[in-house]
Amino acid sequence: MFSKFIHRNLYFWLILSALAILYGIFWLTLHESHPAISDRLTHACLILAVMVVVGKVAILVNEREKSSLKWLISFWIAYGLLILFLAIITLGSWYLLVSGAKPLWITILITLFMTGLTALSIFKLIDQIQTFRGKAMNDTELENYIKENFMTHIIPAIDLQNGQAVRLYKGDYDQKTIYSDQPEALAAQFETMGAEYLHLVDLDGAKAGTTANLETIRKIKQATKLKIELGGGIRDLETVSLYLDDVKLARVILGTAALENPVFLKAALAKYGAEKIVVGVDIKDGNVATAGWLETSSTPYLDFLHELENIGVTTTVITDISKDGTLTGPNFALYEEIARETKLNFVVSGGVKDATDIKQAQKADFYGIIVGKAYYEGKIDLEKVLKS
Ligand code: AMZ
Repeated sequence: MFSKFIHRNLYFWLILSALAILYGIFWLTLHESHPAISDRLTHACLILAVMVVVGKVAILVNEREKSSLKWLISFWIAYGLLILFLAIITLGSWYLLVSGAKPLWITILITLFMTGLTALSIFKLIDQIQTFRGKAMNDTELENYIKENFMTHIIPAIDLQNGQAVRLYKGDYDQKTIYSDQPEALAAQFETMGAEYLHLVDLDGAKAGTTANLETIRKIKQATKLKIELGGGIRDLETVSLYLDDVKLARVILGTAALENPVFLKAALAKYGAEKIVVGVDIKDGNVATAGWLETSSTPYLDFLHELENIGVTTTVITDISKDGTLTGPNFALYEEIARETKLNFVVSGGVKDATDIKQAQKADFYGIIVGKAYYEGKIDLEKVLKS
């Protein structure tokens, strides 16, 4: 662990060691003959060492916060200007030295200060590049990292009822269209088209709080290598464990229970982590809907989203129920508001009509977007969209 610490902070240790060596050299060579100069130079080394330590601490603190691209760019612009300013001062002091107006030690001090800061900025940049590359990833890992963090996931959806793939209109169980008796074949098709994720909803489960379509879900899992997220009826830790540990789905989506039972939500997050526990926020008339969308709570969606952020949820699937299954385009105003108001990752769900909606979500840099009816009704060339 100690050697790892040294290795990760190598540049920091190198600069500190160089300063210590300089300190020794100045002391040994000048202390007898020029004590005043020796004192100044050794003091300069100490000051620089303190500055380097302070700088390193600042970097470590800064790295603990997730840097947004905007933040990084402003940081480097500000830092660049500072370095430029110091470079001018350094050159100026050398000029003054040559023209005899300033003593040597001031020039050396300023030069060392400048060198220290430049070195700091270099290892800050190296640190950031390393972080970006996830500490020496291979090409496939890097590609996955970029996909995972910077690209909008396009997620085809299968809603299950009685083992069949269906679509409802605005979540109404009485207005349904059946698209397939073999959802597992459908999932396999999505995989062939280039999908990576699959959004599954157990509609019977959502209505009754059960695992009604478990066998079909197992079949789908066995038929593909897709990363499957599943929502509907997951209301306790045993069911979470069944789907994550036993069926080995990639993540589960909690809806009703996330709103009604924060203790359970926190326990699930603590046990499985925010990557596997996603929250489904289904919005009806501005409030969060539950129980297969048959009930509407009195919680406004933004209040709920802020609460989720505080609890430690990172990823959500947000559905505007009035759009779901209507093929009229997602409620982008809603998603833009959520992007402004929260830091949550969210999957846009409900209303996608064609490829232009996908483009818009990509342009806005949203985390993901679900495609359901638009595919089933032939409004979108999913393969083209997935592979572009
Ligand atoms: O279409 C519906 N009536 C519907 C639906 N798609 N009802 C619930 N759901 C989905 C939610 C969420 O992903 O979008 O089921 C999940 C929530 O289920 P639960 O059982 O946790 O509330």
